[in-house]
Amino acid sequence: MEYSKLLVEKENGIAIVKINNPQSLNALNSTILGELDTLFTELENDSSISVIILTGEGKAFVAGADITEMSSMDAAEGKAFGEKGAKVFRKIELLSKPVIAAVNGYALGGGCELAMCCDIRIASAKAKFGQPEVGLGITPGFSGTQRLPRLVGMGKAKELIFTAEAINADEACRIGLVNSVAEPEELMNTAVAMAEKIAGKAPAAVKYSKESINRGMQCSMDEAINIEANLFGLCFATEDQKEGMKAFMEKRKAKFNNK
Ligand code: CO8
Repeated sequence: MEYSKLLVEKENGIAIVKINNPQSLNALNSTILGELDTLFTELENDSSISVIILTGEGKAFVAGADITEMSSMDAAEGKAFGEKGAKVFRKIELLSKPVIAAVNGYALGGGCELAMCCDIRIASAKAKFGQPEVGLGITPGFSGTQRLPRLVGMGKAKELIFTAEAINADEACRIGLVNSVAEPEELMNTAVAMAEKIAGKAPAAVKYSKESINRGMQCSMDEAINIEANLFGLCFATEDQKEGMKAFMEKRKAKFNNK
């Protein structure tokens, strides 16, 4: 499928998705949200792809939801727009494959929320993060009020959301909003190196690990332990488990499915 605002490169099991609307700092409008929705369904079903990297073209990752598009919305339209974004972001979060955000620049509002629905965030030293919405008269509407406190704790999330202040990459790393910071020219190499490391592991084991963490973090410890036990058991029905353990005993590198 052709995308007007997304660039997609696929190589060695890794898809690099670049949001490509730099003249408005990759602001998320209905078109881009629709394209992300379609593309992530395509990537879910593409068995040649095991890891996805999401980044932005130009000086922004995403500078938020499109303020021009939102400016004339009424309450019902605002709710529908928020739900549209939240649905796409949840799809990314629940994808059976890891998604790494390579945050190249501004990640504000909907951009910070998009980074947060990814599994892992690597930031360029130039990146800026923030939830400026209350300065525009709205709340974070693409699940930022939910994911930010889960990532950085309630107190820090409330400070960032209530003050609408942006923070730099080092501070984002210090509070646990991003995993690591890379020099701008090293950002994509760092993200690809991590993606390659993941792509070299057993795909089903990575998929079940993601599912176990995502589902387990939303329920009681006892339920979570059951979820983990079931997914752990499913691994033993895969060829990769046989191959992974056999390779260890034969002192050689494992050759997993799709490799
Ligand atoms: N929406 C629309 N256009 C934007 C946006 C945006 N979020 N951000 C930047 N642009 C446009 C600018 O209007 C400008 O367009 P033009 O050249 O036609 O004037 C172009 O991008 C370049 O931007 P600037 O000239 O402003 O670039 P600077 O380098 O001077 O500044 C900033 C960069 C600081 C990032 C600045 O552009 C800025 O503050 N942008 C807005 C950031 C923001 O407030 N984001 C949050 C938006 S609200 C949101 O994301 C809510 C999510 C939940 C939605 C729920 C729906 C109900």
